[in-house]
Amino acid sequence: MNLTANIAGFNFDHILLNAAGVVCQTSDELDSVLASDYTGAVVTKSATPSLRPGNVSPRYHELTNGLGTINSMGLPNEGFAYYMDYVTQKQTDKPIFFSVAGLSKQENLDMLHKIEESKFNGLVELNLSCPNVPGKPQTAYDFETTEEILTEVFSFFTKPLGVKLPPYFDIVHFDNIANILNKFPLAFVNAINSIGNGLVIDEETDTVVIKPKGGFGGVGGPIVKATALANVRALRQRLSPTIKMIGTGGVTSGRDVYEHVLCGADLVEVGSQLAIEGISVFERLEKELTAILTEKGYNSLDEVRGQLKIIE
Ligand code: RRO
Repeated sequence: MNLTANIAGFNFDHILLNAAGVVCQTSDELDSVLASDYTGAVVTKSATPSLRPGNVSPRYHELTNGLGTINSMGLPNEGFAYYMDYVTQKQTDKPIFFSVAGLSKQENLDMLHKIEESKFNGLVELNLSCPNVPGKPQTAYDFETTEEILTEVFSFFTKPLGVKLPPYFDIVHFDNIANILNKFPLAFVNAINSIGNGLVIDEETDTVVIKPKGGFGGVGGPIVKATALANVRALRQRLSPTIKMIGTGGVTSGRDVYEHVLCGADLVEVGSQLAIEGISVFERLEKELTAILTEKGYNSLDEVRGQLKIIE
């Protein structure tokens, strides 16, 4: 079965990888994603210029009944230099996505200048959608600022770069963000980050389940799948064909991967379910996906990509 994809000249032998933030904060975790025979790439935890411990705990919770997860990690990461060392020194055949999430435009520009000047030869994912830093809004909900940042970035940045977006919930917002993104030579767009600022309450104690921000946090897992698919589909329909799509959100089965591809995803990332199940999730998902493709008589994911049917 051909499960390959290509983004900006990089070949991916498998469609799956981790979602930024999950099993990718330390070099050992990054190594474990790369070492899987069923991943096509790895993405780093979003880096800030300096090391951050993140928010207070408890800051991550798995909902009962497997509905999903809520997190308010608050961008804990080892700092830009740590990931720069990792991504420039790692010997691997798989492409590496270097995720960055500055807390201001200037922090993003400073990190991207350093990447531009470095020998890094992978892809960069600019995270414009972290919902969990107190006092910092999700950048990509501010269309003007998003356009301003990308204008400055592409005034000097020449390496393959994509953006990680928050979920959008209105057709006019799909139109607006796509119009802006189409103005830039983006390598890819990744949809979606967690659904920001959800609230989960513990039944026994009538208490929120995470401590930061009074219990508000980013929601992932099966409960966000419909929103994730809608964002992948809506953006695929609106973005220039030169901009590839990464689908993230609600992937717990091979069928979920298949549906992301139907909506137009070139690669598919696993977040909550990777946190819950561990690295072996990639083997299970790829085998389930292959079984579906075989049963339907396909030889390649290219035959499926974007082929979602609608009711005329
Ligand atoms: O670290 C986090 O709290 C976090 C980030 Br940066 C993000 O982009 N998405 C998320 O759900 N959590």
